Amino acid sequence: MTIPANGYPLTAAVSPRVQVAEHTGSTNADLVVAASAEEYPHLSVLLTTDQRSGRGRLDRRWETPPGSALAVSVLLRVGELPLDARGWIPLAAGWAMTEAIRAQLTDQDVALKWPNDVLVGGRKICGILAEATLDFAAVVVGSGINTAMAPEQLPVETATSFAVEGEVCDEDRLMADYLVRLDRALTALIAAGGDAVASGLHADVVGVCGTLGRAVRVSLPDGSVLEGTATGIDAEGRLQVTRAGAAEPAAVSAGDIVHLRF
Ligand code: BT5
Repeated sequence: MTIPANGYPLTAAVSPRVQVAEHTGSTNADLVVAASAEEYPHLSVLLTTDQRSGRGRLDRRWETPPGSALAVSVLLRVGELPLDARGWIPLAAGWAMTEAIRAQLTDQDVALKWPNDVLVGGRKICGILAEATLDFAAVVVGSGINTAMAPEQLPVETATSFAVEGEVCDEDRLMADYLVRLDRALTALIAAGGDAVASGLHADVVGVCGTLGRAVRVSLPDGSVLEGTATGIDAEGRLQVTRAGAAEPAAVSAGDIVHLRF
């Protein structure tokens, strides 16, 4: 079920279509299916504060008790973006969300954990999942932001929320700030022919990325583990990890990162 978007005027000023579900299983799953059947414009938004079967990456679960978090999925029509630059979409979303959260948590240490978790004081306040629509014509980027989540509601020890940080999240402002930045970053990336260094996105992501300079352990998709220091992000958006004693970094395009020291 959807209800009017009049509770989110700033978001509605940025997005051509804002749908609010009272509750749903997964806003990403819903928007992936809906946008494949119907013409949803670029920057369409589906959101809820009661998501009951939230999806994480690799079939993991995103857990948020009703009313404790915002789940927001955005439809991106980025057909003009070269295929080999699509890996920058989740990074752009992570950067945009980091900046949007920073605008409200001004006294805290808010940083991006590569590729797209937002951490506050090293604990996760937001996770992001990008998925293609069924016809591969568009991308759905879903963000889960822990807003009113009380300490006893945190699903894992490594999580935090606006409430735990002692703040009330202005959800409408958060989404509007996020959408404006995300759209601007992707528009610039398309204008630069997919070159993230030329568009400035590479520098933006590097500027907020708290993973850089840290000792990290990376669990790679093939089951192997890589340990080293995160030394950079390359022009393709891959994390560069340099093993102790190695001259050249290894480039990681997908994997789970653990920050080993804070
Ligand atoms: C993510 O996966 O962080 C992506 C989460 C995306 C959620 C949004 S909500 C809107 C849209 N609709 C959906 O169905 N999904 C998207 P990943 O990096 O795999 O992290 C998942 C892991 O984070 C879990 O295995 C837990 O360890 C932890 N986790 C689960 N719920 C959490 C929460 N609320 N806050 C912090 N950490 C959490």
